[in-house]
Amino acid sequence: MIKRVFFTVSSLALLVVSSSAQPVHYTSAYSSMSLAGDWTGWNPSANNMYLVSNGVWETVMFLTPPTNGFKFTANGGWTDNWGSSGKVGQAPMTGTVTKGGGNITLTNLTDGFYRFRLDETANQFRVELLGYVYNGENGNLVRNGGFDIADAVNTNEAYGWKWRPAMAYGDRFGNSGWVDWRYRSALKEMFVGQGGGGVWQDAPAGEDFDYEFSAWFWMDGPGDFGPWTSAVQEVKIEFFDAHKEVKIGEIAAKIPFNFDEDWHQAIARGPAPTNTAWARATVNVSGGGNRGTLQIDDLAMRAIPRQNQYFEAWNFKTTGTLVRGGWSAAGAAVVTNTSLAYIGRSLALRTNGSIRSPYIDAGIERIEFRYRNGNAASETNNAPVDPVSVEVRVSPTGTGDTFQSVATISDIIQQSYGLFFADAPVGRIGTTCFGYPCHCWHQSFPHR
Ligand SMILES: [Ca+2]
Repeated sequence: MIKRVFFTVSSLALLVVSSSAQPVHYTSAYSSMSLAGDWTGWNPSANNMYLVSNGVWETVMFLTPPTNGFKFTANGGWTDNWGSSGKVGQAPMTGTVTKGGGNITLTNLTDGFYRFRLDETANQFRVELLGYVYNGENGNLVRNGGFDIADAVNTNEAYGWKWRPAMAYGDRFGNSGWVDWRYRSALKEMFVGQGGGGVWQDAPAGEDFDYEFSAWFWMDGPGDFGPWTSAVQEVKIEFFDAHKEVKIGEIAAKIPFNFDEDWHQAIARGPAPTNTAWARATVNVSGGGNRGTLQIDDLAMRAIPRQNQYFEAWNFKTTGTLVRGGWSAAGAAVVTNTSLAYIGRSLALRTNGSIRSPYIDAGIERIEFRYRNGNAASETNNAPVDPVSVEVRVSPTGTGDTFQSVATISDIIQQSYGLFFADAPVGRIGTTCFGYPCHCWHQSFPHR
């Protein structure tokens, strides 16, 4: 049942928070931080970075140019800036920065999402490629997931699935091979036989995403060749740090036994842990029996973004309906005074104003945001006069205004930020603020 509570005026600030569920307030010696470079017009006041821990700033940008220089600048100007004279390289790239140091140059960029991190205390920076899309593969991070393309050098192997020094991101292992017995997608598949084996491939990854790895399997039933047996057969995603030195997490799912001699899909899905820079998609089989084989085809791994909004990119202040990145806000204004925000900027909503996420096909696992009762729509921070309330809603179909209430936060009066989080049914987020004014910060996690 939807409980609607009407107040006079509302102001709701919506901002992206870190993935932590704890209400935390990070500190810095600086009021704001910017990544200034060729792709931002060297704007020192873009204020495009946000605190992820005390003194550590991050931003994620989609870059396309082949070569770029950049520096970090604080407080909207060049007085405090960091660089590293003569530093040139590709992502992943780490190093030491110095105050007033020269430009850092990224070379040989692949189109994609890059995360930049500055640790103002340790004077360290990091750039990493989070993910990108291969042409024609609809976001699939696995190259040649259907095994249908031959390697250009060794035509007895599938492209992407046998280690060579120039492409050290994938391999097959154990008793496995490239065959054309009963492919699901033309004209080839991979098999694993007696003793076991499998395939793996790496892709750039980032901690801001969930990952899903799926693969199709066909196994010999009782008959001329089978039944196929094994001790372990699984699909899994292993997460690694920027240098692939530390495995920092794993998500695995068993491959069920099906002896109807048809193709079946197995899926592993979950969130990337903190500091993830690579995701390794693996089909792993051990203890394979001496009858029949397990056959593999059509592998896909995709990055699923968490639907976050920090509002720092909503760099305008206006009223009416605002739309950005699939999100929409009605009766809203972007508050550019960052001191009023939890992180970055905030979104203020007036009476019956609302903020809505895009429809999330995979469903929503969790809704999380920060909220406060500030003051008038003006960018001041006077004590609130009247309590406000916020109703959190979802739309199961993502169409129209058929929202269902998840929760109502009533009698919000405090100026300090509170944290709301709740498990959510499938749908699209909708938050309406009733009262005057309140500030909220949103984050949701896709269902997994
Ligand atoms: Ca195939």
